[in-house]
Order: sequence, then C-alpha cells, then structure tokens
Amino acid sequence: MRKPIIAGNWKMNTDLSRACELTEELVGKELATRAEVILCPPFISLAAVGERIADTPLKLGAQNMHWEESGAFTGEISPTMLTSVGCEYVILGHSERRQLFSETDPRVNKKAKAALDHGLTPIICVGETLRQREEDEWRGHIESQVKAALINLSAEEVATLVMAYEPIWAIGTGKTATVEQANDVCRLIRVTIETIAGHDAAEAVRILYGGSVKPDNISALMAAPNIDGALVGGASLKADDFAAVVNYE
Ligand code: G2H
Repeated sequence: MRKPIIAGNWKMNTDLSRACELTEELVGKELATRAEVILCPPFISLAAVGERIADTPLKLGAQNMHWEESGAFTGEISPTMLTSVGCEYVILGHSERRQLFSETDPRVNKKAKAALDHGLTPIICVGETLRQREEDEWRGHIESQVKAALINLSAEEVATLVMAYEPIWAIGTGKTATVEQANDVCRLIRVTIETIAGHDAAEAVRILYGGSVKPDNISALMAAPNIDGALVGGASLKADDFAAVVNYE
C-alpha cells in the first residue's frame, strides 16, 4: 500500500512572518494522518517552519536545489543545506522552473541523483503544455520527461521517489484535468517507470497530481487508482483550504 502524500508548494509566497503564522495555523488544526503532509515554503523560511513542525507529523520540503554540495554557485542552495534545516523532500523540475528558469531534463536528473545521495526524497514534476495536450503529443512528452529524470538511478532509488503530474495548462489557471485525464497520465508514468526500473519500483513510486487542486476536487482525485496524492499550490496558502484538502473524504 502506498501512503498518500499531500504537499503544499507555497511557491514565491509568504515572507518569514507569514510563513511562521501559516505554519502555526496548520499546526493548530486537526489534520488527518492517513497522508504524509509536506510543507514546501520558500528557502528563507525553511528553518523557521522546520522548527515549528519539529514535534508534529508534518514534513518539510524545499522547492528546488542545486546538485553540488558547495562551491561558487551564487544564489544556489545545496542538498546539505536543505538537510541541515530538516528537509526530507525537494520538489524538482517544477514546470515554472522548466519554463521560467531554463531547468532542463539533464539538470533535473542530476538534482534527483544528488537528492537521493543526500537522503532527500525528490518530488519530480512532469507535465505537458496545452498545445501538446491538444495535438495529442502528451504521451511521448511525459514518457521522455520521466525517462530523462531517472537516468542512472537504481531500481531501489526509483522505488523511493515521488513523481508529480502537473499539466501546465491546469496550473494556477483554475482549470483542472478531469480525474480520468489525470489518472491516465499517472498510469502512463507508472508504466514508463516499470519499463525502466521494473514492476516493484513502479508499484512503490508515489505519483501525485498537481494543478488547481482544491477542497472541492481532492476527493475525486484521491479516489483514482493511480493518483497517490496532490501537489497543492494556491490552496496551500490558506490554512483552512489546505486543512480541507488534507482531510479529504
Ligand atoms: C501546480 C500547483 C502546485 P496550483 O503548480 O505545484 O499549483 O495548485 O496553484 O495550480
């Protein structure tokens, strides 16, 4: 049985004060424990959020990282920096990074390898554009992103990681993929992983859906057989909404 994951991707939102406040609001709520709940605040708030969730079931994740441990990489954050503040997860290859910050498949792969080498669980994002969806090119695109991200990872490593399917056309737009569309792509991701790393790894990998997840669509998404959780953006910024997503029926 795969344990579900609900991860809040705060993106470039919340200053330190609001990040602490939002964390405290969440800590004060009754949150179901059937899913692992991960908070991914901006880098500058990781330590403070980490301190506030240290004695709770909530987990800490980062939104990106560099693959090197240290060095002359101005503006970057390393895996050891993330683990030093209690991070257990790191989002890699989010479409906003791919589209706005020149993140490439080879870099996502290097980052995934480095994360695993440092005991961090990567949450690797893949997803197609509206054009690729409309022109029926999404299968090839998703397969290629998954294969590129997992190059040189062992089956044991692949089994531990988390994938996230985020259709670019559904991110922050209010449009959600239908449950059937989302489940179909998550199944394709699992089948692709099976061809690379075998049946056991494919069955173990947790695959999240992301893209305008809200309290009113989470239950239907979670009922789909290939969807193991959600990567939540906008709705993770309000404690009531995020708690309602975590406490899905
Ligand atoms: C997709 C998602 C979280 P939102 O980017 O990663 O954001 O829920 O705002 O569409």
